[in-house]
Amino acid sequence: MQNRKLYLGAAAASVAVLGSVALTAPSNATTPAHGRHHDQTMQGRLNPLNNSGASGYAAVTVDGRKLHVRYDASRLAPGLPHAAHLHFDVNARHQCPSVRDDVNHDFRLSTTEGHPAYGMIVTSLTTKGDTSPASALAVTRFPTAPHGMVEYRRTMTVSKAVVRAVRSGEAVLVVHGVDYNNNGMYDFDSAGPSDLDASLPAEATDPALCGVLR
Ligand SMILES: [Cu+2]
Repeated sequence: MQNRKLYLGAAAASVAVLGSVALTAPSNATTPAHGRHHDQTMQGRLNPLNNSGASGYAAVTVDGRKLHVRYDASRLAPGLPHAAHLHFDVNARHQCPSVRDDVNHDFRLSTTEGHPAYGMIVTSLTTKGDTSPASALAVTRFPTAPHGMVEYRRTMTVSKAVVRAVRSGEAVLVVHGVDYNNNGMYDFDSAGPSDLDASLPAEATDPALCGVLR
């Protein structure tokens, strides 16, 4: 046992706790007892794209390499899978796209047309399993928005690059899936094939909600 004198003007119970912290910490430590991880929560309102009529709110808490992701959305196309991702690129504008990003003037913003604004997919907000960009269109592992509502909660481990992107306030959360002709399914009638995967309708992948996490 170290014969180390600690000045502690606290109650006896706290003395024991603080004492053990002080004895295990390096002698030159200036870190507070709360630990070295500084949790940081980034958040943003989710605004509609493509006249989806949806709305929502997102918050991501960074805890080391872990992200605690939550978003609530309403008035999404009900009963259909909604792919959702964190997007980022160092060269992106770190914004949600506007009508000026509709480069082919078809009055829709495709996912690709949004890339200059929000960047590429860096994390897939699936309900289970893999969360990498490889699961970007894993349609069976995304929320299906019963009654148009999604309450997403998941903790995932990500790369340091993704942690940096989120901490910098430059990551953008995008929820996809717009039923343009309101027929209760994603089909090719209103908008043709997806720019991401021609075997999928554009309705399944066009962005419906977007929010920058600041
Ligand atoms: Cu996305």
